[in-house]
Formats: sequence, C-alpha cells, structure tokens
Amino acid sequence: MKRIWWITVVSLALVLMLPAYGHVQAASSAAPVPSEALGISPESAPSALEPLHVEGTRLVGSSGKTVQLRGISTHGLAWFPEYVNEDCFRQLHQEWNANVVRLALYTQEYGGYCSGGDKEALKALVRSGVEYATRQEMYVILDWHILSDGNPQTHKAEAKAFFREMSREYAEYPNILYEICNEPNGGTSWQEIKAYAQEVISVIRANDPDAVILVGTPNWSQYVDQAAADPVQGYDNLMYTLHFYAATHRDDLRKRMTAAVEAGLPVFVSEYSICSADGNGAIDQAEADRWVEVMDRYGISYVAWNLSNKNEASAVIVPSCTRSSGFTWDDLSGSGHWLYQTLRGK
Ligand code: IDC
Repeated sequence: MKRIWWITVVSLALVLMLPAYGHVQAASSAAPVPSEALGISPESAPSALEPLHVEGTRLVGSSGKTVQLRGISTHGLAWFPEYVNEDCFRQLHQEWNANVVRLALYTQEYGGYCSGGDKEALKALVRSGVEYATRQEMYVILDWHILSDGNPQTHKAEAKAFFREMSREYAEYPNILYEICNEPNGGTSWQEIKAYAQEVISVIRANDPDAVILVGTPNWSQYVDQAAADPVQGYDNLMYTLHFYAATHRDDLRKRMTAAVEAGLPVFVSEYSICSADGNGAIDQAEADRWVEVMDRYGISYVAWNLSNKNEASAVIVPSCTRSSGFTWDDLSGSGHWLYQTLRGK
C-alpha cells in the first residue's frame, strides 16, 4: 500500500518538477555520453527500494535484513550542479553498484543556502536529485552541509524551515534520509548539537514519523563516543555520523568508531575519502581498505566524498573530464578508481 502510494507521489512530483528539470539541464553543459567503457551488467545492482529503520546499531529493511548503503556524495550543489543528472545517477547505480547518493547542500560556503545562495534554485536541484535517485532506485541523503559556520545553531531557523518543507514533500518516500548537520566543529559541544538535533528532529517527525535521520557529532563528526555516552532520547531511527579521511585518520578514529558501535550506537559514515582531511594530498589505499574491512564487518554504511572534477584528490573525476555522465575509466582519478573497484567488489 505504502509502495503504491509513493509511486503515485513520485509520478505526480515528476509532472510538477518539469521546470526544475529545465534548470538542471541548463546547468549541465556536457552532452550525456552513453555508458560504454565501464560496461557492467545491471544485474549486479542492489535491489528495489524498501523503507529503512534502525534496529540496534544496524540499518534494516522491511524484510528484516541488514541494509548497508554504499555510494557517493555530490560536492557542493551550488559548486557542481551538473552532476545532478539522471544518466549520471543511473551509471553510479548500475555500473558502480552505488545504492545511495548524498546531496550536499552547503549552508555557508560558495553560494551557500544561508549565505546568499539562490534558495529556490538550490531546492530545485535537491528535488531533481531526489527524483533522479528515486527513479534509479537509490537511497538519497539530504545533507545540511554546515562547515565554516561551525555550530549548527548558527542557521537553526533556516535548517528547521528547510527540513519542514522537505519532510512534508517526502514523507511518503521510502528512500530519503535526513542528515541534519554535516560537521559541527570549532569547539561546538555535544550538548549544543543535541539541543539543535532535538528541535530539528521534532520538525521532521511532525511530517515523517519514521525516516532515518543522521545526526552529526563534535569535532567534524568524529566524536561518536560522546554521542554513545549520551544519545538523543525520545525518537526512533536515529543514526550518528562519523567522517574520516584515510590518509589522516587511522587506527585511533577507527577504534573510536568500533567502540561506539559496541556500546550500542548506530553509526553511519556519511562522508569519507581516502586522501587527507583537507580533501587533497596523496591517497592511501591500504588505509582505506582497512576502513572498508571494518565498516563491512560491522555493517556500517559509507558514502564517499566527492562527485566532481575539481582539482583535488577527493574528487573522483579528473579535471580534464568535462562530461557529467557516461564516465570512462580514464575519466576517473585515483580516488575514483579505488571507489569504483571498491563498490564493484561486493
Ligand atoms: C571541501 C571540498 C573543497 C572545498 C571545501 C570548502 O573538497 O573543494 O573548497 O570543502 O571548504 C570535510 C567537509 C567537506 C570538505 C572535505 C575536504 O565535510 O565539505 O570538502 N572535508 O576538506 N570534512 C572533512 C574533509
């Protein structure tokens, strides 16, 4: 019943969304190239969407099986809108085996949603991304990407308005996850994050009683131990984020992650890369593989930073590649090759 209902909602939304599609196509300069060179059969792609919930430390589907989401995050939507296109998402799903895409909506930097960015255009891009992901049977994370603003309280009123609007629109979708604050930093305490989370979660829950909500943790989403000691009370289906950059963060942070899970905290790695913490520098594949081994063992979901051709090591597309879908092997950077092989390896 729920499935039929959301298919109806999606179809209706698609009709209403046509103007937004025009916007995205206008933003996308490269013509779609049929996916040739990576040429993988769709049979290996993850199966149809089902609503998710949290049981213990795990993300679970309606059939009761553990679900592990593995995929990629966009760069800032205002920075690189061209990668929000259906051919791109289709390739990520069918060829790369990604079952989730994260839509990173910066609040502060570069045309940020709360710093002079075009709110309506950015929301149109989010909506297009949700529809493309849904049609491609992928989960989609709406990421309120705080960063230089440090404390999520800085733009709390706008966060509440944004999540109120989105959760009203997507209440019936089985595939939406809400990430309410990317990376609190600058000394923001867990108590401050928790107070923010209580308010934003209650706004989302008023519309959507059971979607999975991801809560950031102190120190650029690393101190999951503090969340484990004092989790948000009163709501189901919450998970807490840990972010790592494998050339910087090693055993210490991995132990913090596994200790939190063993203490009963549902952890979700909503952002990571295999380079250093500035998103650049050398990549460390051996360390990255250690992270993957542990995350797989614990059933933890992980989403790679980032889907762009920016001249930085975390970008999975090389700067010389100007197409926005139909990527070939040569279009991928070192971190892109690693991600492709890692996602395909399972
Ligand atoms: C980086 C981008 C870079 C951009 C910068 C803006 O890769 O192109 O100029 O943000 O400040 C994070 C953040 C993520 C960062 C990334 C790398 O969530 O926004 O992206 N990073 O620095 N946390 C740890 C690393």
